[in-house]
Amino acid sequence: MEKNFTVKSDTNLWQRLDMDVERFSAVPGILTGAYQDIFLSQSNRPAAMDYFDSMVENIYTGRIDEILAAKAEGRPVIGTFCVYVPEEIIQAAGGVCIGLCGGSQLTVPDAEKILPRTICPMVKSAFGFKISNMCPLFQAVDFVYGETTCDAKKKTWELLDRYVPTHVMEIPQRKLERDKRLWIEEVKDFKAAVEKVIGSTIDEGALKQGVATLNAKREALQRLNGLRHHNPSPISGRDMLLIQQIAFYDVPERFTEKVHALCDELEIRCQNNNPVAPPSTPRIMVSGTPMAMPNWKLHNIIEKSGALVVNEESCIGTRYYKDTIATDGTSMDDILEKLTERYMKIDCSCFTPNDDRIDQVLTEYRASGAQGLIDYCLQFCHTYNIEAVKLREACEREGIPFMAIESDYSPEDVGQLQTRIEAFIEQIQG
Ligand code: BJ8
Repeated sequence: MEKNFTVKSDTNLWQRLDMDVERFSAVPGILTGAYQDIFLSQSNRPAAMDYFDSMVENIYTGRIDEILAAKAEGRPVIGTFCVYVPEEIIQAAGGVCIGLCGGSQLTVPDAEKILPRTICPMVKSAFGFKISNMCPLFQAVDFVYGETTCDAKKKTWELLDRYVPTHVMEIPQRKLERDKRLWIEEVKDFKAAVEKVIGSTIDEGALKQGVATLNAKREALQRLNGLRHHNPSPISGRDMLLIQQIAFYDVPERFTEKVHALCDELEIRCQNNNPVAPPSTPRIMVSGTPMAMPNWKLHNIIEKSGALVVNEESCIGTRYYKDTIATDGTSMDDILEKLTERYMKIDCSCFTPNDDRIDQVLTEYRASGAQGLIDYCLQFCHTYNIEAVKLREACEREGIPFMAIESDYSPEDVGQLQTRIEAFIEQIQG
C-alpha cells in the first residue's frame, strides 16, 4: 500500500514572505503528485527514507519556519548556487546555508520574459523563482552569494541583484598557485560579508567547528554512496539523488545523523541480501551537470526503464562530498589554506584544463560497479557539453558503454529520451 504523503501548505507563512500566494498554492499539490509517482511507487524502499520524505513534505512549511526562527535569532541565512562557495564559513557563523539552484520548469517562462531563452535551465529556473516570488526558501534569505563559474550565472547575478542583495565570488578558471591565492582572497571577502550580518568576527575555533560539521556531513554521504555501490544495491538511484538534493537545505548535523541511520539499515540489508532491485538489474552511472530539486527526470526515466543508477559524478552528487578538509590547521591562515586545498579539488568543467575530472569519473565508474555511463548536460551548458568529448574518448579507450544526453526541464523530450535510454540498457545487457 502506498504511504500517505502530502507536501504541506501554509498560506499565512507565504503571505508573510511576500510570495505570490495564489499562484504558489498549486505547487504543493503538483509536487505531491510527482513525488508519489516517482518515489512512492518504488517497492522495498528502506524504512529510513521516511525522514527524507518528511523533509519534502515540509519543504514549504516546517523547514521555512526553522529558517525564519534562525533568522529571528540573528543568524545569517545565505543562499548559494555553487559548491565553490564555502559553507563552512556560514556554519562557523551559526548561519543557515541554502542551495537555491532551480530544478523546475515552472518558473522558466517567467525568467524568459527577461533573460535570453538560450541559456541554462538551472539559471532560468532559479532567477524565475525569485522574480515571480515563487520560492519560500529564496524569500527567506538575507542575501545570496553567486559566483563567476559560467557566463550564464555571472551575468544573471547582475540582474538578480535588483531583486535580492547578490554578492559575487570570483572563481578562478585554472588551478595554479596564483589562482588559489585569488580564491582565498574571495573567501576572505565572503567571510567579511557574513561577519557583517552577525556583527562579530568568526574566529579560528568557530571555523574549525564549521569545518568539523561539514566534514562529518560529507563523510556520512561518502559512507552512504559506498553502501550504494554494493552489488546488488540496497537503495535506488532516485532515493540517492533525493538525499543528495536535501543535503542543500537541511540542518547539517541532523542530516548527518539521519544519513548514518539510513546507512545502518542499508548495512543490514546488504548482509541479509535484501537489494532494492533484482541482482540482474543493469547498473548505470550518471556524470555531468547538477540536478537540482525537483529535477528527477533522468533518474526516473532510467529506473522506470528497468535499470538502476549507482553513482552521480555531479555537484549534487560526489563532487559535493568526495573530499574533506584536513583538520590540522590552527591559525586562521592555516585553516583557510586547508580549506582551499579541498575546494580546489572540485573538478567543475568551468576549469581548464580539467583532466582530473575525467580520471575521477573513471575511478567512480569502477568503484560503483556500473555497466554503462550516461553523461548528462543541461541544455546550453557549453563547458560540460564540450568536456563530454574527452569523456567519450576516455570511455572508448576503457571499453565503457557511453551515452551523452542534453536536456532541459520541459517534459517534451521524455519520449525521445526514453527510447534512447532503453536502447542503451539493451546494449549494456549485451
Ligand atoms: S562547481 S558544476 S555547482 S558551477 S549547468 S549553471 S555551469 S551553464 S552548475 Fe555548477 Fe558550481 Fe560547477 Fe558545480 Fe552554468 Fe553549466 Fe548551467 Fe552550471
